[in-house]
Amino acid sequence: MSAKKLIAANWKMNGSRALVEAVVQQLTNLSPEVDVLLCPPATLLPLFPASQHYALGAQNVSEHEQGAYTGELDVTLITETGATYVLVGHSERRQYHGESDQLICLKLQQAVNGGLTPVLCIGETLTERQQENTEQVIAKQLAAVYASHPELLAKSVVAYEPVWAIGTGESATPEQAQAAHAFIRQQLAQYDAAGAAKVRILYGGSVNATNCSALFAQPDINGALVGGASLKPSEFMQICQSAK
Ligand code: G2H
Repeated sequence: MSAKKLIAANWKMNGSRALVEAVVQQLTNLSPEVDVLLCPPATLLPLFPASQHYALGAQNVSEHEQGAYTGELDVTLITETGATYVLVGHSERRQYHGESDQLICLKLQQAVNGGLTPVLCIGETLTERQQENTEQVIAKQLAAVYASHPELLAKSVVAYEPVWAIGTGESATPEQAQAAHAFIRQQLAQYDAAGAAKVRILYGGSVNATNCSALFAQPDINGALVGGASLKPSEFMQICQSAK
């Protein structure tokens, strides 16, 4: 895998012109030893100046190409904003917008075919973890994409985001996260062994400036997908610096 960690910010449905300016200002001091990805709402993407300090990503992509799909954004529209990445299958899309594994597979194909790097988000709910189904759930979410399209793995980033840790302030422990990441890499190896060894697997779920270092010390954690803490420019900068 890339020696560099990838720290991705998922602003969700938050942000403003002022936040764009504040984050851009913070990141001008960023060390080149870490890769940073910013995923604000799509309307804010064109406000970011091109920079070697960060890449830009959308939070969702249509499974269709341009046409009569009111309210949707296709790969071409996203690319024209300057974005080169897109989040696919975030648990909030799965939960509130009914995105199925099959739809997520189509979106991921569309992203890769259009030249965007997808960040595939997977993870179990609290009930699934309590019922000891974590591995089964993760394996199914991965299989839905890579069993039929193993060639997509080399072009993907994967984010493990246990649903019970998202926005709750309760992060997975470094040991819990490492166990899940090792399992993910092992599962992916059956589809593309070389791709599985190289793919960056990010941890997401209440990452902050306090817990990030212990997470980044784990061998299979190659970065983070940061929600709430990415809305605080100085804290996000601290997380990025911890990933060196
Ligand atoms: C998980 C994460 C970012 P938060 O959704 O994708 O959000 O860091 O607020 O838990």
